[in-house]
Amino acid sequence: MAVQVPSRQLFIDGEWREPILKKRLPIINPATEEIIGNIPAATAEDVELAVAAARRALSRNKGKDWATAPGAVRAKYLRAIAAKVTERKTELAKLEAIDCGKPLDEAVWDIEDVAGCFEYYADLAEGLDAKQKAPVSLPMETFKSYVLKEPIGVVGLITPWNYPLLMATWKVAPSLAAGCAAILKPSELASITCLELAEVCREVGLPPGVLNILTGLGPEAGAPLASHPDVDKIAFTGSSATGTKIMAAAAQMVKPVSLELGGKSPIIVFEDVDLDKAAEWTAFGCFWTNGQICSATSRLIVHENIVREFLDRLVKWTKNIKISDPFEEGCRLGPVVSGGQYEKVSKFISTAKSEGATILSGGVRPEHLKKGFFVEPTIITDVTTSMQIWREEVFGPVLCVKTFSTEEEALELANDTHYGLGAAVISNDLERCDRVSKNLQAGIVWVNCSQPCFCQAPWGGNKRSGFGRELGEWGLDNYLSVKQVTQYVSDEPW
Ligand code: TXE
Repeated sequence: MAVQVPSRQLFIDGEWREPILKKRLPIINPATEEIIGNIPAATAEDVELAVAAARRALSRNKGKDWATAPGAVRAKYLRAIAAKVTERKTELAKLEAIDCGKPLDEAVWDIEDVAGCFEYYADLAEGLDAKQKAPVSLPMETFKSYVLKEPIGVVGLITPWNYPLLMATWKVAPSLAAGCAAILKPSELASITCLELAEVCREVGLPPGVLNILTGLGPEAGAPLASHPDVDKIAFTGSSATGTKIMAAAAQMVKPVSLELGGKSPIIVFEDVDLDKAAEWTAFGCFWTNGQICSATSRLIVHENIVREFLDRLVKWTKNIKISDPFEEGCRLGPVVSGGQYEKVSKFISTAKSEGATILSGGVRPEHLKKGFFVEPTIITDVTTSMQIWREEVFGPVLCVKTFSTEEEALELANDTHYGLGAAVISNDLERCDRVSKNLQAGIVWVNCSQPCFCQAPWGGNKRSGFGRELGEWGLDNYLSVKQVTQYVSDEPW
């Protein structure tokens, strides 16, 4: 299907600007390996301009700037963005699909979620004013105290390629709702829709500098943003390795960060389940978006009494997944995002084999697809807890399997990871589900499902999966600082 990729520049201070060094990067369609366009590549010089523009947006017309405008004013812009995104839904979904390889249907759902998230934070922006001056109860009457919630200031938002526009929205919508001015740095592997967000902001007349969008490479555009002294906070989603660098850079200036990093999330399947339903959720939880989800439940921990039959059904499910170009009717699995990611996933599979694991299903490129970065959904058994495939994030359609006999053993296996993002438990015994949920070391637990996500509920991880919570009210709090105002109460005049 022909998709016209617009040629864009960087978005700084409400205008398109050519990168100062005039560099551009190719866009590669992962389904065909063809170059389909290019994006501007920002460097430190462009970051300077964007940070200055964001700062101006917060100090323009004292009293009338973005930060101090009533929440209802900011909400109006967020709703206008949501409406434009909805208007351009099909086109944006096609651009997303061709850029990162996700099936077109899924890309449409992502864009709907983008619009929903802007709407949601518009509501929260409106509600923010009424929450100001919340009184604090003090133990003595000679003092009274209240709390102001104020925007943190200029924020740097660095995002990944698996849900390009949606992950950007999870940061842009709450930061703008809070009254911050932002600089968004999307992933160089999938930036097209984020540049289209810039066009949407231009069309709705978002005040200049409130949102700046800099595409480009991590070390060239992301690093100078993370270490910029005039950026007040960094919110990051991506790999643990890059998250560590960002945290180290921010530490030099005691700059707050929120980090949403990788995962190796477990799914525990007890023996009292409907095998077909459990197999469907297990396949969905790991192979959805090609396993390129930070919370993919990629470690299956299944009761030993049902393992044989369960794996039979699971293999059957995965064989029914249609792997094709994202634009083909009925496509459920597209290519992984890039040649680099394809190599990485293939290496994980070959290392698992060489360490003694068994590739039960998949593990190779589908025969009918000669071009593109396609990997079959892969199920790996005979895994030990010391194997790389059990311990490290693959970020590809690869599920590894272990069995258990008792609930304690299942929990021990599930928590046997440095990560702590998601976890799922499947059982008919809801009391057991509650108990297990409480004992799982993860920021998100799914019961009798895996991966559903709502912008009202908190999202984020524990352990090396990062800290801070996105979405819901927690997502707004990420971009607000809390100020205590305490007054000495006296009848004496001052
Ligand atoms: O991630 P990076 P990559 C994991 C996943 C994947 C691996 C590598 O395992 O295979 O990471 O993917 C920017 N300073 N996840 O290389 O590097 C970069 O330009 C500042 C998990 O794409 O973390 C991009 O915008 N920024 C994950 C963003 O960081 C830098 C989603 C993420 O890229 C930078 C994606 C630097 N020094 C990958 N270097 C999840 N948790 O969802 C890079 N960047």
